[in-house]
Amino acid sequence: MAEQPKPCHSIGIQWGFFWWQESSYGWIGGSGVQPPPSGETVLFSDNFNDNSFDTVKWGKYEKNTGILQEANQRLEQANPADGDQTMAYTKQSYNVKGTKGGYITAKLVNNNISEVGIMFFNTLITTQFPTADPASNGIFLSMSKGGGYLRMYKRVAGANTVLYTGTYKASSVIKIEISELNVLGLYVDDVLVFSVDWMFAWTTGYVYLHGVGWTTFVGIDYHDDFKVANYT
Ligand SMILES: [Ca+2]
Ligand SMILES: [Ca+2]
Repeated sequence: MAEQPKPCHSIGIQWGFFWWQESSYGWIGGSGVQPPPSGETVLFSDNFNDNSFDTVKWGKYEKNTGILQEANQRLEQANPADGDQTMAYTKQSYNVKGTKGGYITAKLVNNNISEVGIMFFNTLITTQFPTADPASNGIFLSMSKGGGYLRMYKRVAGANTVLYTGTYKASSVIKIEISELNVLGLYVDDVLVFSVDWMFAWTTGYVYLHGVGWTTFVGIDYHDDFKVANYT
């Protein structure tokens, strides 16, 4: 049985006589402890609603017969054949942690192809998935119909470690959070499902939204409602 996730903002106040109610976002405590975040600054968001892929902010990678496009008010990952891959990557890097923590979020729909997911890597890799680079460093998430799971990994100098394995969902809103105290959190449909008191020394990186066709898991799925934000 996995350890129960702990609210990401609780770390660092465990030494004090304070507690934090995640459910209500209430704050109960004394002076000298910073309250949880109250607002946010959006660094980059895209609802993909105008059916025109924003090439100023995004680049794309398409392998074999994969086609990435903004259509039907969403970012479509068309991977019609085994071995196809598609990926959108941010052309700028973003400091997700900021000064008070922050997050990356997107809606993932995975009814057909093998997997869709979110990656956050400290380097910009445009000619292959960053998970294929033998020396890359990052966090990546796979919602996998092909594998029947949701997984979050860390990749350190090209070596993957599974941080979390959970339940496959055909449609979900995923949020990857980095708290101001470097706690890494994973939310599925606004529920915290995993957290770990670990993050890379870096918190500024590029975000990738990817899709994979594998064996019979082929077709079109999509991402939507992408956002990178810092808490204020
Ligand atoms: Ca657009
Ligand atoms: Ca949309």
